[in-house]
Amino acid sequence: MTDLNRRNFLKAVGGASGLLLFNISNARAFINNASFRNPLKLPSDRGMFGLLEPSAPFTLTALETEYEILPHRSTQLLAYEAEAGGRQYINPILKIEKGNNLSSLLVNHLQESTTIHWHGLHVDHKNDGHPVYQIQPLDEYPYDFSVQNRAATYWYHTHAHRRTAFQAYYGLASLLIVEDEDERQLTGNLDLNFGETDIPLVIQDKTFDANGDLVYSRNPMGATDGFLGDTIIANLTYRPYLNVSSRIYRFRILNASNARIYRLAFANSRTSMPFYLIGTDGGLLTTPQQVTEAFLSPGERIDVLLDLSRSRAGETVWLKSLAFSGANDCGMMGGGGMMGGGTGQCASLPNGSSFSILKLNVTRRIPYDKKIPAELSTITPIETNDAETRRFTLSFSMMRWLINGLSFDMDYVPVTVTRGSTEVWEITHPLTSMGMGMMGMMNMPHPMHIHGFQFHVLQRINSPYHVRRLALDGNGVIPTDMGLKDTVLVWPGEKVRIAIDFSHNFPGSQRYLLHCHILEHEDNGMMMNYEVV
Ligand SMILES: [Cu+2]
Repeated sequence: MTDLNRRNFLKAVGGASGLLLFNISNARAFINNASFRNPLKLPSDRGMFGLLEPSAPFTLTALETEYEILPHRSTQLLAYEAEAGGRQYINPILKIEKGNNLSSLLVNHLQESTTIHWHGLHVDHKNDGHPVYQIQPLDEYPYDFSVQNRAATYWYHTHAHRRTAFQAYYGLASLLIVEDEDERQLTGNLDLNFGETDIPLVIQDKTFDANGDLVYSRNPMGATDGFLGDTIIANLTYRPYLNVSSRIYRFRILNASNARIYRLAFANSRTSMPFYLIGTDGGLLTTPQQVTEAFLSPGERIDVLLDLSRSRAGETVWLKSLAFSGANDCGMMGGGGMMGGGTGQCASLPNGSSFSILKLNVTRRIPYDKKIPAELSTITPIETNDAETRRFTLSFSMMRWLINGLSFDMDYVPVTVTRGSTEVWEITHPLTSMGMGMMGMMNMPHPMHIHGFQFHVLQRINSPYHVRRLALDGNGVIPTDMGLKDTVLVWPGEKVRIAIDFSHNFPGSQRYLLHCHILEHEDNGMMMNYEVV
């Protein structure tokens, strides 16, 4: 066992390590906005999050590495390393044209099994990263598929059996951007340039120890609440800033956190600023939606435009997460103090806290006259007249989250769907009224993710107030429900109805997954096989 492994292993199992924290957490309550002094890391043509447009098969090696997240400190991570055209990449941002082939060999140089899930992509089950296909240390796995999805910001990450939370927290995740004609038109209309004015933003929460290494305390509460770090980072940058000009910027935002939900908003010194939601998980909306906030749960992406064309030089704009309630209230069972901090509402930075994420410094005025187009793309609604309704109920029992009363069984397939059929899936999260202590833990939202197929959100019923007030119509859907989705946040008390078209052209029956994207919930069995036959 190398030093790294020994250290990580100790952290992974020892809640006590949570007691020795970098003093970020103490300073958090007084976060000094002047401390956003680190330039946001942007994709270049190599290195961390380097942009890789594969024209040939390439290798992704999952390995242990080091990276400077906190200034002047080295953090031990797990990452995907790639080499192409003589350049080295760490967690490359992959960019590929719709219809092209993605061919990548995963080589496992970790000390444990792993697999890659191409989150949001319509691929056959052998390419989907189902844990049944995970590979042992030193083994290899060939992914090879045609990219059938429309343009969008997808991502790829580990899906190791019961180890996804750990491996993703330590770094095994990056973006996969698909391009098509609609996308090129938007980029041309607004004169967007990837990495300059079209900014990928991977938001995560971590906890660091005094050496700058990550702390991941696994304890019983972490399994039920999900791990919450006390330090927010974007593109692996601590307290980042970005210098911008007076023009339109695009942000492709991924919530790659294990369990934290963000309520994103832009604000200048006085007020919140409206922005335009132009895309969700599965790509561009038909028309831009003007909003002032957007919830983003683990696994979800939003694509937004921020119009700074009237901003003055010297102005500062913040990307923030606003406070909200209803995530998970701290009950007597959720004792962060008892457990060393890091879970649920009792964490040092509870879910629903407000904080700044990114500082935008408007440094200069430039001539810019581009306008946000009224139409972005076309989406064909899914016809549900003849659709069968299938019901899923989320519940909590014996310290585990369940779907229809079941915990994940690798070999059991509770749901069988007919190829080519359309179904309405109705996901219900009943409010529970247990004793005071249990209640907070049991009434927490779950981002439900479906492998293999994008879906449409049809209806939200009985949403909590902070969601209901964002509703666009009588069906209760909110702006971030528009377009195509692969992950939908289901709040306590809610019933969410989604439509899925199970057409595919893969040979034979296909086994996929439905699961919660709070990674600790997924690892602890809030996951279910389904098969399309
Ligand atoms: Cu969950």
